[in-house]
Amino acid sequence: MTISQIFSDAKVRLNKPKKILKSFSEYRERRAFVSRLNDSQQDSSARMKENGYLFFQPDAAELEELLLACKNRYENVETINSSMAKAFVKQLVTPDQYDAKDILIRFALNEDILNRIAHYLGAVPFLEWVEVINSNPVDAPLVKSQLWHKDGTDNKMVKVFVNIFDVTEEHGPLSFYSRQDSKRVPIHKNIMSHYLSDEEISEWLDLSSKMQFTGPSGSAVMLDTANCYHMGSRCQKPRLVYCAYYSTGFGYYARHYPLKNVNWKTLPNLDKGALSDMQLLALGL
Ligand SMILES: O=C(O)CCC(=O)C(=O)O
Ligand SMILES: [Fe+2]
Repeated sequence: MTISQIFSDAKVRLNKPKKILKSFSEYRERRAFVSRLNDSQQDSSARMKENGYLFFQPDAAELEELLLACKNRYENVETINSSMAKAFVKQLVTPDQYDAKDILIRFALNEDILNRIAHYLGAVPFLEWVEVINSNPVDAPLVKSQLWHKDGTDNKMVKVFVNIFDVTEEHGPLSFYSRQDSKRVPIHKNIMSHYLSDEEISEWLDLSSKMQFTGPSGSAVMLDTANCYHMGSRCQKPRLVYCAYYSTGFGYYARHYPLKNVNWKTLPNLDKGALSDMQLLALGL
C-alpha cells in the first residue's frame, strides 16, 4: 500500500460523516427505530455484540425455499460475470435478476434477521445486495478474499451466510475470528495491507483457533465482516453459499457499491404496501 493510497482511503472514510449530515433525518430514524423495537432475543444479541458473529436458525419454511432456489440456480444458470467476479468464484445471481417476489430477496428481508442486525448495528440496516456464490477449486496461489481481510466499505456491517450444500473443511468454509480476537492485529497492519497471509496473521492469532463456518445444508451465520478478520473459498470441492450484505446505510461509498444500476426503488414486483416499516427502511424506501 502506497502513501497516496493511504491518503485516498482516509478521504473515502470522510464520506461517512458527510453522508450522515446530508441525510440526517434518515440516519436518526434508523437509530430511533431500534430504540422502539423490543429485543426478544437478548442472549443472542449480547453474544453478537460481544463476538461479532452469531450462528442462528432461520425461519424453516423460508430456509427450505431458499435452499431449493439456490440449488436450482446452481443447476440451471449459466456462469455469470459480475463486477465482483474473481477466478475462483462465480456469482449465480446478478442485480438485473433481482425481484421482490424472489426468495433471495424475501429471505434477506425476514423480520427476525433484520431485527437481530438492527440491534447489533444500533440502526435499521440497509440491504446492499444478495449473492449466490459458487466457489470452486483452482490451481493458483491464494488471492483476494481467500486471504485474511476485513471488508472496508463501512465501519460496521453484517453479512448473513447460508450454506446451501453441506460444507466441510474441504469445501473451503468461510473462516473468521471474533471481534475481540481480530483486534489483536495492530491497526497499522490493517492500514498498510488489506490482505494478510496465514503466516502474517499468525503473528497475532492462533490459526488453529479460527472459527469455521462448516455445517450441513441450511446452516446459517451472521458476521460483522468489517470488524472480524475472515477469508474463505480455499476449496478442494465446490461450495455453494447464499449471502445477504447489510450496511448501516451510511458507509464509505455509494449504496450498493461496487455494483452498478441497483436501485431498490425500481425493484420488479415491489409491493410497498405488503412491507413493514422496518423492511421499507432496509430497502431505503
Ligand atoms: O469466500 C468466502 O467465504 C469469503 C467471502 C468474503 O470475504 C466476503 O463475502 O466478504
Ligand atoms: Fe470479505
